[in-house]
Amino acid sequence: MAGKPQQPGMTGNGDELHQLAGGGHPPLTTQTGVVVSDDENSLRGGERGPTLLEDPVLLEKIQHFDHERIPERVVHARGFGAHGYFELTHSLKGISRAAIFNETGVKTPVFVRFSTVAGNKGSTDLARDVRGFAVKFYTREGNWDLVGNNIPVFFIQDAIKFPDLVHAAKQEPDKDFPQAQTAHDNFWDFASLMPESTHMLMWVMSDRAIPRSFRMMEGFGIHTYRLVNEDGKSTFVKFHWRPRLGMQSVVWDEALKISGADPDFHRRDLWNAISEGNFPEWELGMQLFDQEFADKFDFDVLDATKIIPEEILPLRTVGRLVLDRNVDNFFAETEQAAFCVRNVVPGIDFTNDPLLQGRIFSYQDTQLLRLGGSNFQQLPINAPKCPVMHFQRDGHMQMGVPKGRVNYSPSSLQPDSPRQDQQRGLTAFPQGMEGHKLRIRAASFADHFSQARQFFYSQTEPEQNHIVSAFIFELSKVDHLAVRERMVAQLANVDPRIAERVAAGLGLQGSIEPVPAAVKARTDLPASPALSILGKLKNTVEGRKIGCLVADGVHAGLIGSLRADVKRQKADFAIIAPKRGGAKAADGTIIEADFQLAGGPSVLFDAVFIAADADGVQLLLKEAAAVAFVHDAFAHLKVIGATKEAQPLLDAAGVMPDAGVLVGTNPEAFLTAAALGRIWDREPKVRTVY
Ligand code: HDE
Repeated sequence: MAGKPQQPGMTGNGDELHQLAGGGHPPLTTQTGVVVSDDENSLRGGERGPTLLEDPVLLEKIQHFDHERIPERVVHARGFGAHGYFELTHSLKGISRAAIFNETGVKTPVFVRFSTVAGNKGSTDLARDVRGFAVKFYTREGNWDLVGNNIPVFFIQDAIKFPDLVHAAKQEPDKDFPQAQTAHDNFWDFASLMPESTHMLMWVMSDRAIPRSFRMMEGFGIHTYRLVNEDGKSTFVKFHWRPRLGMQSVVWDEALKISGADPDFHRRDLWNAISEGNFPEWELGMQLFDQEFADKFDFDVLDATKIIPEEILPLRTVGRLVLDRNVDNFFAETEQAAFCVRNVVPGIDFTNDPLLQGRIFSYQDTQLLRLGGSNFQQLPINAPKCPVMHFQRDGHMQMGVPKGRVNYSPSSLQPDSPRQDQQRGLTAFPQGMEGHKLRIRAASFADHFSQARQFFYSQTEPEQNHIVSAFIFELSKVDHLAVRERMVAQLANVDPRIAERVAAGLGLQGSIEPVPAAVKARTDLPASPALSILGKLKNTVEGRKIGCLVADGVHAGLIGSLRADVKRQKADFAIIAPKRGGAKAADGTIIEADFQLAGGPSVLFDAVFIAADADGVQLLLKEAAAVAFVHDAFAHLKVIGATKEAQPLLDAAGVMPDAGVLVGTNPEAFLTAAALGRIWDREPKVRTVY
């Protein structure tokens, strides 16, 4: 029964409202499949009377809503996933018996989730942090989860320290802040007392921790795993993902500002790239070695704070990972994805790395709490795409309907009941064991500084400067002077010069005494150029984003040819104008905008073009956001193209001429400059380098 109109354009049952929104839709139902007659009004006793508790539609809707959230992940809470495939290009026959490493050309479906570690689910993508790089391979022999990060080492050597590390890194427990950052006393108190974290700190203070895009970062399995062949022979392996677009990071001031301008910067980038058919791609490389090779190092290959430099052991390319499909539903897929380190398939096995050993337990355990019971593997995103037959029964949310009377083994009553299979089944590599039960760290794990130093001196000059600046930034947020001093004293173990530079930036007084070190840093390790990001930057605008600032009076032809050139080079193009409706070009056409000036700062783009005529530039000069747009692009070392008439805006923004400032340029010359990336020579002009 329709009541009286209650608000303009809406009758009592909301039919008019729904007609406004468009007709021809299927009927809305409850969870039990009953069609809902009125989704706008709860059942009332009288027109202005109380709501009745007997309303099944209201009760069901509110109750389900009340239960919508599940606990977020204790770490890596903020993440973003996509579907794709892994294709083996080079067989590992004779090295691993896993089908996924033997069948070239076969496309194994995968689900990949990228994440930050410390921030809560609603935090920002551009936090300085390690990125998770978790891959679930739905192989025909069962699921294999390679749960890795974008940095090849870790903070700690033994899983028993993980809760301490994470407690120290996340928000301080009394105040619940700061969010998604390690720039606070607790973290640096812990880090300065944990020399084993030093190598990882170097990586986390590098620009690896502020990637430009998930598509432009590397991934690593970190631990040494084993591959095992048909004869039971084992080969050690370290897994590496290499992005096809090369590597790229943002600069720190840019990261801070992106966090405000677009906290979803990385997710948006991945979603858009996949939607537009620019499928992100990585190569899977492997470092393969045996015990004899491992024994040559004075560090332990079971120690997750160490790498094997690629220059010593090159990567063997094995296959490629392509992400070609966005999720249909974030919660059902990305949030409910349960990666478990213990998910391996025959032919892939663990080593005794004490960090890895703890992880084998932790992931399954955390999923039990997060997903509410032991049947989470049945969720579509987690379910294997091969036959699953076992006698595990019942439990919360059992979604299958097991048939037959036999739910035990051995049994004889049902001819199709599953049986173990010694040939095809998962076997553990029969690693020998010896020794006493002890709580002890092997002496081979004691060198915490040599590779930290090697990492630093493998970087280009701007990258070294950024590491120093990052230490200064983070430690400047630490209120306890003793913690700042202790951390700098720890750095002195890596290299006195690094410690001096950080101390200078912090304004620390007095001399720096290194903390006593178990093993002194080796100074003879050769630089490993493979550790530099800049060395892996590709000279292309592919995958990057060009922002073009316009105002009324702009030359439509210029915009047209710039847009066409950018698209041809597989980059993204966006127009920023004072109004979202766009700008009126000199020929009267409307150049539609993708961003309103205040919502499209230059931090969102890799290179910018200022397309304004003499009148338009006067309009822009009145907008602080336009001046800031150009100023930031310059400060963030970006290539800036501009019409001649735009010069007054460049002057107002303090832009000084250099190789990256192209005034009166054409699209082609601008894009050629933009392909080179940032103008590093400019950096000392805009920032103090300590
Ligand atoms: Fe994790 N880690 N971790 N971790 N980790 C989790 O599992 C843990 C470590 C990594 O996208 C948790 O599902 C322990 C190293 C990624 O869903 C939890 C230790 C590396 C993800 C857990 C480590 C990682 C996680 C939290 C020390 C790089 C996100 C929620 C022994 C190789 C996966 C969850 C996703 C998630 C435990 C150390 C990577 C609690 C105990 C080293 C990418 O189980």
